[in-house]
Order: sequence, then structure tokens, then C-alpha cells
Amino acid sequence: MSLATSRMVPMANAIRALSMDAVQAANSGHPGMPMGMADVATVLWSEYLKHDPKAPGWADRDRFVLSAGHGSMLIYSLLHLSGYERPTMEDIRNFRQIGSPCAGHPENFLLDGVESTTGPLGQGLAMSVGMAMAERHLNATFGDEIVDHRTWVIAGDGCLMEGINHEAIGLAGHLKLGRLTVFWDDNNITIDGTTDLSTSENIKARYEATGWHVVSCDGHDFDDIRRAIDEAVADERPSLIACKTVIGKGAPNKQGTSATHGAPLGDDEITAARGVLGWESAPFEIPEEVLSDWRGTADDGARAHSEWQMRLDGYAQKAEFQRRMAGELPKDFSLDKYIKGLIDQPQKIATRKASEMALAEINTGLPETIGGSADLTGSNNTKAGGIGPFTADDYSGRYVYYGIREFGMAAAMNGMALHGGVIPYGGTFLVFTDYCRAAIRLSALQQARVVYVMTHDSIGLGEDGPTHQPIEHVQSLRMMPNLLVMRPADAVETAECWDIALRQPDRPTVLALSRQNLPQMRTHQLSENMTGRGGYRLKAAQAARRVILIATGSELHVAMECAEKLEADGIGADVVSMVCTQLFDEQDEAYRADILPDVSPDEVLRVSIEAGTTFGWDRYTMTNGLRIGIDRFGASAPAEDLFEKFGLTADAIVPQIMNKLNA
Ligand SMILES: Cc1ncc(C[n+]2csc(CCOP(=O)(O)OP(=O)(O)O)c2C)c(N)n1
Ligand SMILES: [Mg+2]
Repeated sequence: MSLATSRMVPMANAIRALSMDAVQAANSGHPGMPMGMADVATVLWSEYLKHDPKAPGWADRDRFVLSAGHGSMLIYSLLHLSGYERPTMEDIRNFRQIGSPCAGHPENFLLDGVESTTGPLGQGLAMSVGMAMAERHLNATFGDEIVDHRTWVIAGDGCLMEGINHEAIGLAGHLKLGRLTVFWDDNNITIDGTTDLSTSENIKARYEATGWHVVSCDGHDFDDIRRAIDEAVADERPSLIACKTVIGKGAPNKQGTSATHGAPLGDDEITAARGVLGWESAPFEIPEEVLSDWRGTADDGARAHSEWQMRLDGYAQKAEFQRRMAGELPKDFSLDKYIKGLIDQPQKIATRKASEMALAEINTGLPETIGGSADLTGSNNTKAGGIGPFTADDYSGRYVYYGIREFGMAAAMNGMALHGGVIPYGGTFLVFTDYCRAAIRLSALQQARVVYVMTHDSIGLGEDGPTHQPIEHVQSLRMMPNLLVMRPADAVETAECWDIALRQPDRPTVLALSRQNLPQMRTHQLSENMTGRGGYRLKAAQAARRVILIATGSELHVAMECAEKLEADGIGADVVSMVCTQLFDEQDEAYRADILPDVSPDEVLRVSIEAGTTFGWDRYTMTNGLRIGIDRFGASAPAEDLFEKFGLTADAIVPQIMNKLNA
């Protein structure tokens, strides 16, 4: 139901007032964008957005993504005004201060109703593509009665200028995600000034060329905004609504300029804006009738929610739907039997192949997985278990052909994971984690369960050479908070890694997998998922222990060969498989001290072996230890020749250990 313009104006001005006052109080923040988009947001939130502020987690709610995350006061205002429990006015007063959920940029884990963490421009829009994909997939799985919602995005010039925009809209256009609508805050302003400083692009033509429906409106005219949204909703393509707006609208001397983008307006300008807007309330006070109009807008959503709840209650698959939306694995899901089969019949295979075999089990046992690859399906071995393609004609498919869009894939997977109901995984070459990195960082920050299947994890990929051979990648990813980086050594560890990754409701995992075949190191049953310990002793010293070899992935068998040679000389050597440093670091001190005892290198020498940078391995070898690795770019040659060239063989490593022991 739409209210009279005379009542809509103060509703929008409430957003403007809260935004300029909160930014002023914090002495930092971005008033321009919320003030410019206040009218569009008011129409969207009061008349179109399907949500229930009293039940922010309602599964069939529309998703709203503020891709222009710097305008965070816009969403904080909208949440407060429409009646969410948080943010309270006190939270808004404390905008950008310690402890306030009204952080500088919206963070999904701080506030219900903030669907994704935004701020890195372009990624919000790209994540919304994943949300729209998850919605269509669940719709195809559970039907219109249970899943039928839209994804709305507010994006700025910056979001549309970023390279990821191209990947994201290309995917959305191809997949005909008609329930996705992007409002472009077409204000001609970015930080440096007017957009003609840096772009002459015909954005509407680009979107049209990508299969989008495009419509324009005056972003300060409620009726025109409604008309544009109605057109967007009616069109079966994804829609871009170009909203012509004035940044900082309402600030009489600064509006329309980049001065309003990211700085407080100042007391004088705020006073002048109050005059122009006819806003007489003190800072952080909303007139009762305005608040009441805002709160009333939630009624439709509450009704839709209760009608939906009745449909769900009568739905045969209710429990399964709820399980998936809660992100819980089926109680009987287990890879134990599969792993036991591997132990009974050891396999010498690449870990990418082992991953495919594990995925065949996983995709059969877990209907919620959605796999994919950035055009490397046959190399990443990501299509397994008989899953079919996710296409515009069949959204029930569980395999996404992302095309050569690594960043877009990673961001879309974030959107899917945040949407809920699905567990996304996707592959490319490990070296191209660099292309995904900004999205991997957001997976970690947003606590999203995304599994990155990154194959060709070292010089072991061979002939493609240094452009394709990761050197610094595994180690640099290990630095990222809340990300598990796993480099399994064989088929058993690969299955264990998958099991762990799937059981992380609030963190992503990178699986670093080999192209080349690897012997199976785990040939007897151990009582637990050893990979869960992060690092574990694969072999204990037979002679008196003088050496601990710490290796990962394809170098674990090299470490075992070294240990055999050392033992033959009467030098006892442990071999530790350090599958996941993050999980190892999380073990209690007694466990870590047992695996890596804190004794002097004269007694026990620690040696790391990994076909990548040695940077940082002193964390486990200590300064006096020995670090075997590759501190230069790789080379193009058959893998075996490269391992020899770079000294990653037992014959090359053992003499170095002997030297060190005898020094
Ligand atoms: C990836 C990325 N690069 C740079 C920034 C810093 N930044 C924040 S807002 C902004 C300008 C964005 O312009 P626009 O989207 O038009 O926002 P408006 O000024 O209209 O609010 C920039 C460069 C960022 N947040 N993310
Ligand atoms: Mg702009």
C-alpha cells in the first residue's frame, strides 16, 4: 500500500536526518549516499520489500543488499525505522564506535537484516547474484509456496565501475535471474569528483548487452520510482533501475558534490539542511507520526510471513526444508565408510581426483551442495555424483558453469552461502586464488561456509610453468583470519578435509589439491579424523628422535622417504603431516607440544618441506630449523624434473639435514 506523498516525504527525511546526524556525531562516515537514495529506499522498503522486522531470519524474506556499503547509515536507518529490534537509537547514536552494531560498513554478523558485509565496492552486487541463484534453486527444489522471493540491491557508480561488475552481471544475465533488481544510484559523483573524470561508459547499454532489462527513473519522484520498480518486477530479465539522484540531497550548499560523499556535513550545513527539509526534530529524534508510518509498513510483511508459515506447516518436506535452511547436515551423513574403503584398498591418485571421489559421496548424501568451476571442470574434478547443470531452463541443477569468472564465482558463492539452504563449492587453479582473493576475504569475514576447490597446487602441475605454479599462495592464504587452508597429502586426507570443511558452519575452506598422482600415506585406520587436528604424527621415530619432518600435501611422501633414509643411518625421525596450520594452532598446548616439543634444535631438528615459499615456516621449525621450499617462481617442465630441479627430493634434502645435525 502506498502512502500519500506528504507522508512519504518525512519518512525519507527521517533517513536523511539520522544519516547526517550520526555521521556528524561520529565525525566520520558517508552522509551523501543515504541522503541521495533516501527516496528510492523509502519506496522500496515501505512498498515492495517483503520482510518481517519481527522475524528477520524468515527464510522466504526478500534479500536486500547495500552494495554501496559506505552508505551504511542508509541501512541502519531503514532497519531502525521499520522496526527491527536492533539497531536501537542508542546503537545509531554510537555509529562507528566500539561495541555498536552500526559499524562503519554493514556487517552481516552484527545485525539481523544486514544480509551481507559490504564496502569493498562491487562485491555486494556480485554476492546478490549468488543469493538470486540460491533462491531460484530452492524454488525449483521446494516450490513456489515455500520459496518465492526477490533480491534487491543498491549499488553506486563505484560498484558498477569495478571489474567484478562485469563478471557478476554477465552471469546473472546468462542465467536470466529475473528476481534480481539493482538500483543504481546514478548521481554522477565519486570521491574524486564528477564521474566524467574517469568514465565515458554507456552503462545502460552495457547492461542491456548483457541480457539485462534497464529502466530509468527520477530517484526523487516517488511515483516515478514506483513505475520503474513495477516495470522491473514485470520483466523476466534481471533489472537495472538507473535512479537519477542528487548526492547529499537536502544539504543546500553541498548537495550534488563529492563534498557530501565521505565527510560530516558540519553543523552549519546540517542546520541549513534541517531548514530545507522542514525537519524540526532534534538529532536522533523521530516525530511520532513519522515513526508510526514507518512501523506500519511492516504489516504487509508480517501478514505474508504468517501465511507462509501456514503453508510451511502443511508442507510434506517441512523438516527437510528447515534442516537445509538451518545449515545442518543430515544426522546420518558420514564419509567414514568411504574412508575405510580407501584404507582397505589404497589408491595412488591425484588429490584432485580424490576430491572428485569424495564429492561423489558428498553430492549423493548432501542434496544441499551446489558445485561449479570457473571453466576448469575437467581439471578441478568438481562435477561428481551425477549432479546436473544449473541453467536458466533448469534451476534445480546443482552444477554451475561459472565461465572464466573466478572473482564472480567466489562472490556468488558467498551470496549463496549467506542466503542459506545451500552449501556452495567451486573450483579453479590455486594460482588464481589471487583473482578470487577479495571474495575469499569476505567469505572469511562474513563467516560463510564456502569451499574453494583449488587444484594444481604447486610446481607439481608441471609443464604449464610459472604463470600457473603457485609459490606464495598457500602460505599467504594461511595468514587470513577465519579461513581454513588445507593441503591434503592423499586420498584419505582429502576425504577428511572435505568432511571438516562441510562441518564449518561459520568459516570457509580452501582445499589445495594436486594435479599429479600421490601415493596413499594413510594405510591403516586411525581412531579419529586426524586432519581435524590440523597436524598429526604420521610416523614416530624408531631410533632416538633427532629430527621432526613437517610436510604438507604432495611433499608428505617425500618426508617419509627422508625419514626412512635417516632411520637407516640410525637417526630417528618423526613425520608430521601439517594439513591445516589453522586447525593445528587451535589444538590445546599439550597436543601441540607433543607433536612439536619445545626442545633445542641440538636435540631435535625441525624441518619443513613444502613446494612453495619457505616464508613463515619458522613458525613451526623455529629459527634454527631447516626450511625446504621454493623461494622463486617455478619453471616449465615435467613435474618430476621440477621436483628434482628445485631440490624437493629425499636425495637432495637428507644431506642438508645431515649437515645441519653435524654443524
Ligand atoms: C574496492 C573498493 N575500492 C575503493 C573503495 C573506496 N571507496 C569507497 S566509496 C568510493 C567511491 C564510490 O563512488 P560511488 O559508488 O559513486 O559512491 P557515492 O560517492 O556516489 O556515494 C570509493 C572509491 C572501496 N570501498 N572499495
Ligand atoms: Mg556516485
